[in-house]
Amino acid sequence: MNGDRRFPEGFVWGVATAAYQIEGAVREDGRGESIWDRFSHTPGKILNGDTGDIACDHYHRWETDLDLLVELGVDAYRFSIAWPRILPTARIGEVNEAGLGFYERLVDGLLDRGIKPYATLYHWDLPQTLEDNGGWANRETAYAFADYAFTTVERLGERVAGWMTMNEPWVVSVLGYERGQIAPGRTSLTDSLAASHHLLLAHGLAMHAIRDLNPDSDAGIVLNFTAQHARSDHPDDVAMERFRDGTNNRWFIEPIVGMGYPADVVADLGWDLDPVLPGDLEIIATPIDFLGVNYYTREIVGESDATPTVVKDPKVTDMGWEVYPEGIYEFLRRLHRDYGMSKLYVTENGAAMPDVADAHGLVDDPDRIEYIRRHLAQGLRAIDDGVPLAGWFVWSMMDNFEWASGYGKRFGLIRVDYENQKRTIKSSGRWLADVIRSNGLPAGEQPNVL
Ligand code: IFM
Repeated sequence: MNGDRRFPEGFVWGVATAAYQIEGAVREDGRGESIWDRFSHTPGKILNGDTGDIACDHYHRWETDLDLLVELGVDAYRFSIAWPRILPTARIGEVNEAGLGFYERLVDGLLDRGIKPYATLYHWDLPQTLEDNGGWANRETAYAFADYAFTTVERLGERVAGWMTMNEPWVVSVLGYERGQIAPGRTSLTDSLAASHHLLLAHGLAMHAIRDLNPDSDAGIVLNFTAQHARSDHPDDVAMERFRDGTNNRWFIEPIVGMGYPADVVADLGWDLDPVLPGDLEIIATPIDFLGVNYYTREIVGESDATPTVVKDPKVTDMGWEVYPEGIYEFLRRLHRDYGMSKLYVTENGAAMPDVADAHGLVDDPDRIEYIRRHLAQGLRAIDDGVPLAGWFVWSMMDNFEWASGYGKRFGLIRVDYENQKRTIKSSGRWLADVIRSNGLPAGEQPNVL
């Protein structure tokens, strides 16, 4: 016994990306305009005026990018499919064969290399035509999504190992429709609440499409969870924790497991539930095979003048996000215990760090290694406590377009030099390859060494 700790046999090791963040080629092969094309080209929306027009040029470099996945040693790759490549104007039947062809080649390329494809159907690039018609605040968008899901799964279904309907509906509805920080940049609470419901409805309809086409496929949804801790035990701070946990963490999972929207949050928001039609909650509660968990940080909430009992760790990532690994353990346990999740994947976890390349372009990124290591240790701790954690996808395979932050924030295990598109595996990528090879954390990197 050398003290090493192993993940369970068959644990799925992967890395993740999303279409708009890496593909580029936004006007090629019949791709339609997405809300991110429109938003990123609107002055003042993205740091430094960056856009995803070229991004990592993955659309042209996908084969060599897949070779890099082999070097990372992953079992699985989580990518997203760009809806406007498949249905450029989102009109039923107007399928763009070239778009489907790209993803067919990508999926086949993964399979040829022995890597399991995990595909996300919606990672934020809504066809602009749908936004022009009200976007996710319009119920019709959910039906359009079901059609897109059917078209895509019909073509790729048997070759894809796992389907993820939506990525982070909280981000889409709150940051996109209430706070205006990401596309489409709207600022209406009413629209945001309607959007959150239609995103869930779309998820439920897509689950039906996937089940009808491939009854045996592994399918679920990806939600983001952010720990919310009251800064003190003052009742106002505690009330704020309850509310923020409700909007951030309970709002989506509870309808999915058949509990409906959390009544306390509905009351706090004064929501009239108007968009919720009879039968919707049953569709939303269609059983999922797994829940994808995206976890990065926690927020310390409350504005009382009581002396703080919880303080932010000074260790933050380049996003200013506190490094709080215990949070991932808290959520994994809670999702299993309180919501009965019988299979969980960590579908995103990783850190933006101000990486500096040396004269040869090499990047030594010990802070990223430390971040991932500490979170993996918490994953092992959850497994020890009986949580059915089946896999882990690090965000992200390579540096990419970090939405409103543009290219300034680097989350990659692989460095991308945007001047010439050169890729270099960082020390974190090499370290992860070792972890994957041994399916575990070496002695000294164990859960009790946090
Ligand atoms: O880059 C994003 C990703 O697209 C969704 N989850 C969070 C990541 C880091 O901000």
